[in-house]
Amino acid sequence: MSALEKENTLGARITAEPRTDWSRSEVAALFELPFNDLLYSAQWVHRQYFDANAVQVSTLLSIKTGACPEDCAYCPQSIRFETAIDTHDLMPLEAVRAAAQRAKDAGATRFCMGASYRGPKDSQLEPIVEMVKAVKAIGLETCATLGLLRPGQAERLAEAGLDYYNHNLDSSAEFYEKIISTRTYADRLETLERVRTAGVKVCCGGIVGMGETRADRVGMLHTLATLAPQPESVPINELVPIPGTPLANTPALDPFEFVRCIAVARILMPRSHVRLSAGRSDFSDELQALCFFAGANSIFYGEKLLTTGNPDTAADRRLFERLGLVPEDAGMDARGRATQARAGMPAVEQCREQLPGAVAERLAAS
Ligand code: SAM
Ligand code: DTB
Ligand code: SF4
Repeated sequence: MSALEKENTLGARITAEPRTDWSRSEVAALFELPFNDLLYSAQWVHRQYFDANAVQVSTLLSIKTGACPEDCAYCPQSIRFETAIDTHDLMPLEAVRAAAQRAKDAGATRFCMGASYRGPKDSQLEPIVEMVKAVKAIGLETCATLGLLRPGQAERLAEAGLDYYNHNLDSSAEFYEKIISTRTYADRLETLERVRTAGVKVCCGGIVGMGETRADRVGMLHTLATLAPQPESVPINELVPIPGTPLANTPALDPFEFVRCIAVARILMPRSHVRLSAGRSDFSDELQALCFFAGANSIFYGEKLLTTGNPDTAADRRLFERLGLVPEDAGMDARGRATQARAGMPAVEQCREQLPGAVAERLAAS
């Protein structure tokens, strides 16, 4: 056992290397920690692998919007709900290329293309394959979120140069059934497996604030953390309640509970990027700062998510400036980033020394 591990013989064992053997009770114990202990532990873990002041910046584009046959209760794009969105068919290649170029010029390093499919047919995938090639050629990392993938489709996307595929688990297996009836949790896991096998990096997270319990949030993060290997990118979305959807009137989650979700995700998945995703428009700068402190190190940047708003880019630039955050360079691995420690940042070794016994004792006691 390394000195680091010994130091952290906790009710929930925090180690330098990612673990995929977390138990649900360990995850629940992390959630129960006093807020300051949780954030301190998360920040400590964060600094093992990342420059704590660097944030990965992705831009989203909805390349096909609305008229989706699925019944995801949170989603304005389902054909089953009456929502005020502008639907459109698959965008032309040139329009996607131009949007990607604008995103790059504005400072994004990754471009995520979202489409309102249950899953594309092979014939529907081909134009998207061309989009992936075009975006890649601009010099951006590429990500797509197209729903369930059939055999061979992840390979087609991989050949085109797709870096990431986003497919969320959305919630715990138990709560999922209350939110979506048209596809199963197992379907989702199968798509994630196809993505992984094709050699495309996995972007997988979920939504909180849909009326689920703390136990469901524990379950979702536990499932994510026990995927082996863990997803490289973990978007944590706060529900954007959209008029016309069944979840339109869901009461908002306690903001501190959202921060706890980020912190627990950071501790469970030390090498993954944790993305502060949907919901940011309603967050104060102070709440976002807490999320970054808790270990969030990725955002969607650009005025629109898929159909809803996102903070404007000037506000995000100003926030970065006020917090001394810098956009992360693309293409460097997590260890490379950690060694990029900037002047003034406490050395990782120093942080290790400082992980207090008190945190360990409280965890062990809970
Ligand atoms: N149709 C594809 C699918 O479902 O996988 C891709 C697009 S879908 C809109 C991508 C993800 O956006 C969903 O899995 C969900 O996590 C998130 N999302 C959709 N509507 C949302 C909302 N109202 N609030 C927060 N997240 C939302
Ligand atoms: C993810 O986890 N969040 C993004 C992206 N992956 C595709 C989508 C958020 C959508 C929010 C609601 C909307 O704009 O329609
Ligand atoms: Fe369709 Fe995706 Fe929305 Fe579900 S989340 S309704 S699959 S677009």
